Order: sequence, then structure tokens, then C-alpha cells
Amino acid sequence: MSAAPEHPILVPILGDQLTRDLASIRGRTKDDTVILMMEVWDEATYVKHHKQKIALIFSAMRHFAAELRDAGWTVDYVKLTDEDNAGSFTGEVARAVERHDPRAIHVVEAGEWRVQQAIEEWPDKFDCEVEILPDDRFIASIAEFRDWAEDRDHLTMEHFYREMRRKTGLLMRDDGKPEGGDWNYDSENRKPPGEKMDAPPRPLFEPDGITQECIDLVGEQFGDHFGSLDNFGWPVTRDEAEKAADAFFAERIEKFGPYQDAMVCGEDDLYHSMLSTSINLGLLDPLELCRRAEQAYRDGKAPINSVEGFIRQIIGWREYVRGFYWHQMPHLQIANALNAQRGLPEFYWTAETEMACLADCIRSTRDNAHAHHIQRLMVLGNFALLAGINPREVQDWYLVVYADAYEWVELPNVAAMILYADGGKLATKPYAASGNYINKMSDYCKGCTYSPSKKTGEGACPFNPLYWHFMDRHRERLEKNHRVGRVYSTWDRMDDDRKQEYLDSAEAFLETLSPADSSWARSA
Ligand code: FAD
Ligand code: DLZ
Ligand code: SF4
Repeated sequence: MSAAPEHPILVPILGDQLTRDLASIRGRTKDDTVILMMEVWDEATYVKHHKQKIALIFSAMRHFAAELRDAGWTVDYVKLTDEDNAGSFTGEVARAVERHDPRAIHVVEAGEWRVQQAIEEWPDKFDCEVEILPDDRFIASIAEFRDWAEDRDHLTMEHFYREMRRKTGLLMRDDGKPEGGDWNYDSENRKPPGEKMDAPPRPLFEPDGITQECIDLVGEQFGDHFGSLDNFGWPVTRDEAEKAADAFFAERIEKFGPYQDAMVCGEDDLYHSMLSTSINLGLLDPLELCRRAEQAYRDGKAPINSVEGFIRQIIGWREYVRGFYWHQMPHLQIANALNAQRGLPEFYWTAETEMACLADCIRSTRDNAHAHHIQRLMVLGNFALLAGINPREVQDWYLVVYADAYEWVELPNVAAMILYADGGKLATKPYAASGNYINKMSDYCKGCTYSPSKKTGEGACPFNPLYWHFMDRHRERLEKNHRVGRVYSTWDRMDDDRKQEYLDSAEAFLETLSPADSSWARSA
């Protein structure tokens, strides 16, 4: 560390705040500031994160610290294996207060509720001024979302998204109407996979010395965590993240829209941007990416459905789930409207299942710390919903296994979007589907032991009886929902024997599931 200033402003930067444009350092003078970055055991172990996720965060943090130092900032960096590591953010800030005797602490609000609770205790704990600044990397502040959500019965994402379009001007015409005439082109974004998809591979970044050190550290300290380190190729600096974005805009955005919901066995990325890890860490600015997408449309390099789809995922869904998280916490983490109590099946950790779709999505998750949206939603999530898996166990799994997972984005997607555990505040109906949907949108069923066209009994796709079992057991709640109601007319037209076959078939399948050993997710 270079000579530290006297009574400086201490600026703690958390592992997912890696941008020089952060509100706590923007406009600060370098000779008056000490930046504190901390690798801490609490964060690395509150769930047993995928090995790639820890290596990615530590490597990105170390690279960012080096970049700040090169730019002339004083950075106090605490490594995980430093002898006196206090283990927690608060413990490390306390030690830094002793070292630097700051006149104030300036920190940007945390992404996660758990961490924000700890930060809010700092003013009482430390004998200096503590300023907690809003995280303005998001387009809508937490207060803005709260104002929007207040007094609304339904927090419809589409309405929020239109506000964000107006606010940013993205894909808006001068007359205030949406570009192309429609707000949303989702109906054009459901093309099943073709015979030959030829999606160009995403760039993988060879680990440099810093990343290799982090990979070795994770191998030594977290060897019992889920996942493989072999394929590590995530961008760990802003430069690398920009290269990943360049490749997406040059090679994949054109087909991003049409094939957004497609799934192909063994093809893990297809036309997705693979930028979520970089956006969430702070290496890429989400609004800047949306502006680039818009430019691609204006330059005639990508169709409106691709560009609008990409922009909607970011200024729509990403912003919305963040606002929803803060609006619904802390009760969202214990919500269980459907009273789902089954344990998470073991195969979520081992990929050992005869169901080809689940096996492939879990393999990709294990090897890449990534699965794309429709795999997370309509395969892994759909199964957890239909089988009635306990939301807490599903939440832990999603938080552990994805390199882009932070609770503010994981929890609304899991509890509210896939499990309907919030009772329908986010989704107007449960995303429940039978094997027919997966068969239509993927090539998984061709290589599966089960048949999607067989409805019950031996060899039937388990999603088929599970679908009706789910609908039957939640009838009281769901039949009032006008978007689901029609399903019950179909059910009611079946004779009692047929209904019983579905229910028996589902029960027989559920009997075969062995629950996972919970030590995969949480430390003892
Ligand atoms: P693309 O398909 O290229 O999409 C572009 C960007 O849009 C993404 O990078 C992401 O920033 C944003 N985005 C898209 N969908 C969503 C969404 N539903 N919520 C928030 N942002 C979205 N995303 C995370 O970043 N972290 C998570 O922990 C996470 N957990 C999820 C859990 C479930 C059950 C589901 C259904 C979705 C989850 N998502 C999560 C959203 C989405 O699956 C990932 O953002 C996406 O797969 C990342 O890959 P990509 O960058 O190639 O995305
Ligand atoms: C996820 C994570 C991990 C594994 N380790 C650290 C760490 O050691 N230091 C750190 O600053 N951040 C880490 N993170 C990310 C934090 O969990 C994340 O920044 C906060 O939880 C967001 O509120
Ligand atoms: Fe999945 Fe069913 Fe298709 Fe097998 S048949 S891949 S279990 S949807």
C-alpha cells in the first residue's frame, strides 16, 4: 500500500461493485481516500457457492484493485488467507478503521438484504460519520420502484418496463410511441431450434496469473463445493468484458431474439449474451449495453425482436426483479404460498437422472456455472414447481450454482417466478408445463429414456403426470385465475380412471426421488 492519507474517507467496495463509476468514488479526490476491498469468509461460505463463482469474484476483485492502484488510488486489499482476516465485512471495516482512523466511511448500499442489514449498523458501531449511498448503477432506484408499486394490486413487469423505456428513451420514437409500433415482440421470440444452429462460440478468457492464483485458492479452500473449475473462462476485467460484449454484438445479437427460448443438448450458450456475470459484478454498464443494442437495430445489424428482447431483459426484468426484491424483503425469503415441502432431489447436484433435459441443464450448470434462462425457468424451475420442492432448498441451490447469482436477482426469479411462492405478485400464473413444451422448444426428448407423447405409466415423460398432479393439488387456488381456468375444463373432461392414472403415475414417480444431502448448499 502507498503512503495512506491522514484521516481519510474510507471507501469499502464490495465484490459486486467493481466500477470506477461507483457513487462512492466518483468525484472523490485520490489523496484523501482509502479504498477498502475485502475477501471474507462469511461471503465465501454463507452458501457453498460454485467454485467458479468464488474464483470469478476474487479474481475480478484483485484485478480491479490493481486497476485502481495503477490509476493512483490508495487501496487496502484484504486477502482471504491473510492471517488476521476478521471473516466478515463489519469485522474488516472495524480493523480498517483502526488502521486508517478515517473521518468518514462512504459506502454504496449492498445488493443483498443480509449485507445491507449489517451496513446499517455501522453508524452505531464506528466512531465516525457513515454515509450509505444509493447504488445508481440501476436505472430505477429502490424508492422509485416502491413509489411505482405502491397501491397497485398487480406488479406487472410489462407496465414497469414501459416506464423504463420512457425514462431511458430506449427504442422510443419522437412522438412518444415505441419503435416499430409495438412495446413487446416476445411472440416473435419463440422459435424452436432448427436442425443446424451454428451459434458461434462465446470468447473464453485464458486465466492469467491472478486468476490462476484464485483458481488454486478455491481448489484448496473450497474443494468440497459444487462444480468444476476446469472450464473457467469468464471475463475478469472491464477490458475482457468489453471483448465479450463486442463478440455478442458482432456475432450473436441478430439471432438472440428468435432463439431466445430454444434449447439444444450440449450447446450451452446458443445466442445468449453470456454477459450477466460481468453486468452483475459492475464490469459492464447495463444501460450502455442497451444503447449498443439499440444502435445495432438503427444500423440494420439486428432485427427489432432481438434488440427489444435484449433491452427488455435488462431494463425490464433485471430492473424489475431488483425493485421487487427490495419491496418484498425480508418475507420473500420465507414465502411458500403453495406449501411445497419436498426435499430437493439428489440429482440436482449429481446430474444423475434419466430425464435427459434435466441431466443436460445440470451438466452445463456444473461445468460452466451457467445455464440459460429458459433452462433455468422451464426445465429446472418447472420440475421444482411441479414436484413441490421446498422454496428454501431451491433458493439455496440457485444461489450456489450460478456464477451470476446474487440474492437480489436470484430470489425473485426463484421464489416468485418459478415457484409461485409469493402467491402470484410477480407472475400472473405459475410457469407450469408438461413435456410437450420441452419437446417443442428443444431436442432433448430425442435422446431421452422417456417419451414426451406418453402420458402415464412406464416410459411416460414424468413432466406429464406431474403437471396434472400439480394442477389437481392446487385447484382451489388456481382455478380462480382466469389465465389457468381453462386447464380445469380439460381435466374435468377426463374420466375418473384417466385422472387417477395421472395421479398414480405422478405419485409413483415422486416416490423414486431421493432427497439431497443438504451439506451441498450450506456449511455445517
Ligand atoms: P441473456 O439471455 O443474454 O439476457 C441478457 C441479460 O438480461 C442478462 O445478462 C441479464 O442481465 C438480464 N436478464 C435476463 N433475464 C433476466 C431475469 N429474469 N432477471 C434478471 N435479469 C435478467 N440472472 C442473474 O443475473 N442472476 C441470477 O442469480 C439469476 N437467477 C435466475 C434464476 C431463475 C430461476 C431464472 C428463471 C432466471 C435467473 N436469472 C438470473 C435470469 C437469467 O436466467 C440470467 O440472467 C441469464 O440466463 C444470464 O445469461 P445471459 O447473460 O446470457 O443472458
Ligand atoms: C459472492 C461473494 C463472495 C463469494 N465473496 C466475496 C468476498 O469475499 N468479498 C466481497 O466483497 N464480496 C464477495 N462476494 C459478493 C458479495 O456477497 C456481494 O457483494 C454482496 O453480498 C452484495 O450485497
Ligand atoms: Fe425431459 Fe420428458 Fe423430454 Fe425426457 S421426455 S427430455 S424428461 S421433457
